[in-house]
Amino acid sequence: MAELKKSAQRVQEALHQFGLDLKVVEYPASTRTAEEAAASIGCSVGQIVKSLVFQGKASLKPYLVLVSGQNRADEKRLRVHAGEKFRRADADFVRTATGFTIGGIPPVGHVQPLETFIDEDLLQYGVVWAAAGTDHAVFAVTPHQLVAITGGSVICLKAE
Ligand code: 5CA
Repeated sequence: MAELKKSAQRVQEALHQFGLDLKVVEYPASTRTAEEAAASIGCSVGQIVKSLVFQGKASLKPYLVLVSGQNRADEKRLRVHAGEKFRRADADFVRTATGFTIGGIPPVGHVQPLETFIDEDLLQYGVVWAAAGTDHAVFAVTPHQLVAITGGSVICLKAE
């Protein structure tokens, strides 16, 4: 197989460290958005893990929110779980906080540990797909492995 792009390779190395057989796959077609990723992979949009970065309004700290591709993260719900208000991080903050660029933000392998929340809707699937560093790279993972490798808290993110 061809060599992975540098950012995708960093994610693959991070995945290896968990001792699980998780493999980064690069697609010729774009996986930049949940819809594009689902079309390239041939899975449902709900099986795509969106990795969204928020910033605490008081602490200014980054939070990673892993959301099923068909859902939106409800900021009021997040606030209850994190104990502070949030804003959506801008592209520069996302890059500094994670070491990756929007469209390829992975759930692991960041430049610093990130407090992580996981959409409970992801747990209904046998396998889900997350971005792996670039807008053409993803990896398949079971929802339980995703919880284990991110150390994230599973929460209900849906707006009422
Ligand atoms: N590779 C795909 C599927 S795995 C992916 O990364 N999808 S994503 O949803 O996790 O990443 C794109 C998300 O980044 C968008 O849903 C959007 O919420 C966010 N985003 C896009 N542009 C910006 C921006 N300028 N500032 C902050 N967030 C942005």
